[in-house]
Amino acid sequence: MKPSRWIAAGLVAVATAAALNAVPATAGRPYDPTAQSLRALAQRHGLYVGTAVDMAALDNAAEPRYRELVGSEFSTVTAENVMKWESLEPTRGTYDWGPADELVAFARQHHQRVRGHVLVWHNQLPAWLTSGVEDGSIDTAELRRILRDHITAVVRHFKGRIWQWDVVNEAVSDPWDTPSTLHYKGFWAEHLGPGYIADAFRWARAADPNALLFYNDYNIEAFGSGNPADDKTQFVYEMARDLRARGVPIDGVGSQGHLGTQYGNYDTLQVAAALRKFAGLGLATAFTEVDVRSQLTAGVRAGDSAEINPRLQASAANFSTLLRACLAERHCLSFTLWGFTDKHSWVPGAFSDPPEGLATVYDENYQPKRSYQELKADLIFAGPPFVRPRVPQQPRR
Ligand code: 9MR
Repeated sequence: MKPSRWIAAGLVAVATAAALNAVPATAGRPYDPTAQSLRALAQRHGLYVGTAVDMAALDNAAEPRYRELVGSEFSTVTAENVMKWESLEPTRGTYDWGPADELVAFARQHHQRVRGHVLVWHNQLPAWLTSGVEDGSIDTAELRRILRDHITAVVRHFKGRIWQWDVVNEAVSDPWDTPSTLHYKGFWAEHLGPGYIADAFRWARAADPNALLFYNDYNIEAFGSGNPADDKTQFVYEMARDLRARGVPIDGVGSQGHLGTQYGNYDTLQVAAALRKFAGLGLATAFTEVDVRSQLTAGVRAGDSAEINPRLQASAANFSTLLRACLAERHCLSFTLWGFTDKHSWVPGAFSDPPEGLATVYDENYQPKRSYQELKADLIFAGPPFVRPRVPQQPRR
């Protein structure tokens, strides 16, 4: 190597080492990582930390803490509901972009990236669509056109402003469904057949060539038996592999990460292995809807610390498992919580027998819980050689 090359290479090495070891300077005070936000701590790893946003809470002037924390703690946001079909097109042909645009503007102001959620899902569809199919006034050919037009209109509207789109959500059944052999389930598979999945990715790509296109699902945090008949992770893996092999423009797989302390769940190395296997297909990954719920036993509801503490501890361990696995895999681009305060969480509304809750990282009074501190600790204590900055994903053409 010529001397000038050696000097250049040396400078790059020094700069890299400096960047990896650098801690931001604070005037006269020692740097205190525990005083940093999740987003600041994640930035060192090139990782985006996000939350689902409830627009009613964001707009509630009586609850300023919600808005403050969305802006200060997170570097990516997801609309919890307002980008879903029933919200965007409640009446056929009439779009209401208002709340979704508001979130995108908020994100821009706060230098945040947006995960678009969701283009194709069997839930929260407008009544005009489901009843039209039911009464036969919308036939198969028209339904396919409606889906194409919806994807095109929505992706075009937000073009250039969405980092990752959840193009297809929850297309695969669960072992507790009938039949128990895993299969493509729900409204779209029933009416259009599984070919809608590839179509949806192609239509989304045509409408915004720069957004990363994700398949998103739950219970795919780790592989099980390896048999796609009963292992959902394997089923999704084979689906993604087939889509890639056919040149369908899928860029990533989103693992929702809805866990519960009453389940066995996984260890970090199992989850990291699953992320790595998806990366082996050339795909990015992300945790997209992380929360860890607990059963609210009579003891928990009565404030019995012997019942509450183990749940808080188990919850923190589960959050940590997913975050550390993500940190360890360089193609895991973002880690999004499905809400950040127990005050605004979908869990109590969805699980009542027995009641469940305690699913997020701040309590109902916006006090950070042990899980929040553990997420911080994971971000602080991770670094090279095993945790290195993210590898940006290029949209597949
Ligand atoms: O958090 C969302 C809740 O407010 C809605 O009522 C619910 C309707 O099905 O959807 C919730 O979000 C879901 C997400 O869009 C997809 N994955 C599962 C999430 C929790 O149900």
